[in-house]
Amino acid sequence: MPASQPNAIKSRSSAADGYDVVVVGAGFAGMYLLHRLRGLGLSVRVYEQGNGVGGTWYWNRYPGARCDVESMQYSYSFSDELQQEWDWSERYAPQPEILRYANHVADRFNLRSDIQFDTRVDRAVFDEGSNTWSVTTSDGKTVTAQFVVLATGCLSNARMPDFKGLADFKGNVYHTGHWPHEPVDFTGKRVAVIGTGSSAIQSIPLIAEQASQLFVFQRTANFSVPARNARLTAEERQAFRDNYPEIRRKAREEMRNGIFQELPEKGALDESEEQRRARYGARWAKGGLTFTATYNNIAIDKAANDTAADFVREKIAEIVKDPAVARLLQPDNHPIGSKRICVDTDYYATYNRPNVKLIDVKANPIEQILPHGLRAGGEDYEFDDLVLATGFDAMTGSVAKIDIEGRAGETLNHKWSAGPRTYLGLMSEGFPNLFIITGPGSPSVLSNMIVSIEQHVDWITDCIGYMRDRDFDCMEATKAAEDKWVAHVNEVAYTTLMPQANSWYMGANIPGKPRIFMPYIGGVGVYRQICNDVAAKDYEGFAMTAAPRQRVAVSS
Ligand code: N01
Repeated sequence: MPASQPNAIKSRSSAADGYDVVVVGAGFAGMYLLHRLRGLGLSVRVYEQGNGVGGTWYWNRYPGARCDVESMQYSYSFSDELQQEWDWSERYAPQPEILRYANHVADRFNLRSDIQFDTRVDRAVFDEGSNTWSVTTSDGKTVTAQFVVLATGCLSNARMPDFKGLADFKGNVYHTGHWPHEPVDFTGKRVAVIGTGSSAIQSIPLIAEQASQLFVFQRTANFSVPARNARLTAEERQAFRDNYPEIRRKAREEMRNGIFQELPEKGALDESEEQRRARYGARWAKGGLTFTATYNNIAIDKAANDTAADFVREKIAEIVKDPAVARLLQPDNHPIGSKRICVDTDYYATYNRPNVKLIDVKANPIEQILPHGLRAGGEDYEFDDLVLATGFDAMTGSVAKIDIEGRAGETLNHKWSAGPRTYLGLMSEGFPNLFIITGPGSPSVLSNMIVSIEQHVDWITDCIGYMRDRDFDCMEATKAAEDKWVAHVNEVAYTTLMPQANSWYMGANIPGKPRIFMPYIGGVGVYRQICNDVAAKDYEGFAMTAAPRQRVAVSS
């Protein structure tokens, strides 16, 4: 649980003239960015809509929430003291511990004084005369800043489904992405969970232990592999600490997803059936996300992918006693890994409990929520509480909630109406001095988020420093560079099996959202090199200009 936080700070004296940088969001990206920008001596204001730091780990407090990237790697690397001193307790840290870590970082680097909590950024308008942004917040104030950085997170706009009758439900309704701060006790209750993505797969086993009856409404079965979570020993922690420089370097440069791991040398079809089973079996026994890295062609070759998918389907059939339930849980409509693979503790075994019932809402769609349950396929299910594990408007959802107006009154939402367009995921043409961290068009959600966050923050900080050194006031992606990058992101995506799934990567979970594979799948190492090369060539593909700087006072 978070330490108590001050709601607001007094502005620095420079605030009367406007800020150098406004940052939206105090999650892992916003916090590190604040730290780096302060290092440049800039005035920075961070706005955070929650009452504390931590972003996704502040909001997602559902039972069983924990990271599926190992703790020793899902942590900042920018401060050796920090990575040497923080003791992660488990292989996969639970959400309260990650939130404690976020609060520890905020305290250790004295970040809170420049973060204004409980404040949403509603609007940002670019002024072409002064090359500054006017930023309006939910407290009714407008401030100016030369740069705005959207550190808004990729999975932060929880999606409430528009079920008929939802407002009339008499019990409690929870969304996993907006879980209450006080403990929720399901003991003795009849509970329904809608959705079977990562959030559901983590929470279902724990809810099942408390509830008298649990209904799980599944539309699409997902692939999940065991986490094999365990307490970390002092020796395991020390092994990482002793080798952190090399582990972090490899994660950044050599691993596509920013997670240090053993890389496969062979393709799945290069080995016999027996060898494959042994290798998949070993990865399954070890647990974790790296299951899909058993072979080097699982993401690109359907026949290879099928071998991994079949292995997991067989495991499901072994674990789940009722063959009909097992069949329902076996994913059959997408290649493994083309939707984010889930990592669980006892998920499939939970369906052997007498108090858990799986309902197929693809065959029998949810018709409406009733005051005391729901109706699906003509059948009524009665329950006391409803858990919506229905996901997020990913990658673009939190950006779209802000009314952003760039050059000539063009809005970002209008520009992105056919899908997000960025250069390197960092900027969008027509919206000068506006950076996005881990935005669409960057590796982002396909990677260890902290690796990608640190890379973006470092790049943006260096870029602003470069501009300041040369008296540039305005930076903007060129249309040509953006068009080329968008085409490249798309082209690389289609060399893989990823676009074959109706995933949130494709925007497929949001009715009406354009189907574009949003993240860049070229890998964090390749991407980092591209970004470094662009910077080394004086920010090739970006136009930088100098203009007399005017500042506008803060108004209320
Ligand atoms: O959301 P999701 P999530 N009727 O979109 C179903 C990260 N994460 O919160 O697939 C019925 O994956 C929907 O069904 P379908 C991770 O990157 C990480 O679980 O659209 N069902 C799906 O089953 C993850 O991928 C961690 O057919 C409806 C589910 O709801 C991402 O966050 C933990 C429906 C939504 O699944 C999102 O995960 C948690 C409807 N109308 C999350 N609407 C870790 O680090 C939606 N669904 C471990």
